[in-house]
Amino acid sequence: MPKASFSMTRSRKAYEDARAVFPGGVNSPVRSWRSVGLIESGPFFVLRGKGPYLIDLDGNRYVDFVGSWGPQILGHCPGPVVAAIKKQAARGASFGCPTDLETRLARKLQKVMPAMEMLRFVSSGSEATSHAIRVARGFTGREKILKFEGCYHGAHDAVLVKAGSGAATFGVPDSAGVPAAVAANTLTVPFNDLDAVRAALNANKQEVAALIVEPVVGNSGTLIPEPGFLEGLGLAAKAAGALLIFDEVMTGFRLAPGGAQEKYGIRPDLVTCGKILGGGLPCGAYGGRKEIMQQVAPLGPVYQAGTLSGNPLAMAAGLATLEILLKKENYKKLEETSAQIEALLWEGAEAAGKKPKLSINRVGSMFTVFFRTGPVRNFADASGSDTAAFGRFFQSLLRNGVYFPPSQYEAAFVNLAMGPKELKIVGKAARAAFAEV
Ligand code: KE4
Repeated sequence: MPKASFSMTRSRKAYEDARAVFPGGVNSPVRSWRSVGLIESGPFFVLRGKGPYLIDLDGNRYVDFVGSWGPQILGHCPGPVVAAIKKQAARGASFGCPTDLETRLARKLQKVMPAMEMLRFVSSGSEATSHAIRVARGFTGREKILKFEGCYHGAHDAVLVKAGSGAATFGVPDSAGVPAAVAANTLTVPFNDLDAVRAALNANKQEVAALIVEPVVGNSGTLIPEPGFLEGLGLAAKAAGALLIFDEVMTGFRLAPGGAQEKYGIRPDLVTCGKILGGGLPCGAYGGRKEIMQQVAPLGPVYQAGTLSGNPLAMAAGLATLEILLKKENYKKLEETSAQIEALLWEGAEAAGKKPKLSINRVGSMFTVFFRTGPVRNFADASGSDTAAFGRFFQSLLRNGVYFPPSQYEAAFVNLAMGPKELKIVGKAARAAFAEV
């Protein structure tokens, strides 16, 4: 049963204040909780994080399955990361000059993602994909790109076409304000459909600069690549003279030290990273084959720049995070904890007689609960699930101390700080939530 003391009075007041200054009271749409039916009451406002928990302004504690949308894979406030940020802050937050912190983090990145023969740091995943697409266009001399319905690669025009995450949540897959001329250069096909990929490439011979894909999709909810799909993408791209971009902003360092590239044994032409890379501070990166990256200014004709690119605080946080994270035993622990959580969800659903109308897509420590009979192979399947039930599920979990992503089109994330105590909370909350949906 929900805690008797569960109240969000202080968050509600903070939300009222925030609505006066931010569109929807938030600085990123999916944080508004509109897609899980909490339009008037709004989201909680966080006071602090602590290990596997978030604590809100009213003192409510939640097992955190969002983890800042991926970055907090160690849990909140990991000691060595906090210490590294403090130490660097005392030396200076930003210089706009090179530091060897950048080179050190880049070397760590290349060790697990050898496809990134040369790379550039930026300050977000959106920047990373935006510049990777520009480099692909500059290198190939072609203008079109191919993406997958429901995949989200950041909030920039070229990819806000049939996008996922918040764009899908708000039912505006083609965002207002994206010029038709830009959208016309973005081809979209269903995930897991190689025939559609080949058909699109054939219909646009010599015109497609790159295919960009979330190798495991998180922004339609979790979608799992079917055997041969990712390999097939690489072959199709090569045959078409197009580049393959793996958008590993979410999957990088999460599915394995080397992300999906390592897990599925694929070497893309370009890779984008973000989230975990900065250990919770603003950071992204794009990189790939040296001959492609040598097109980037000041070496080549493709321009890209950024005041805070390679920011020392973000570099320090990223170095400290990867120093702890990139050990095989951590991925074993993440898999074990995630499998236990999935089992608890199935048990809760079984107890409430909800198993037949439930699908759970999970890869390692990212997963999504869909209220529909499976399989959920692509965005069309995902958008056919009972999103109202998902909203009720979210709200029940919340009242019982578990914070799931506030949208059907997001992935839930397990972190290394979760243990037996949190599993107990999740088991109890899941039983209550499935009984209520
Ligand atoms: P950012 O610009 O938000 O750092 O990264 C954009 C991005 C690029 N590629 C992938 C695969 C991503 O998942 C993202 C960002 N993810 C969303 C949530 N799924 C960020 C949360 C938000 O938009 O508030």
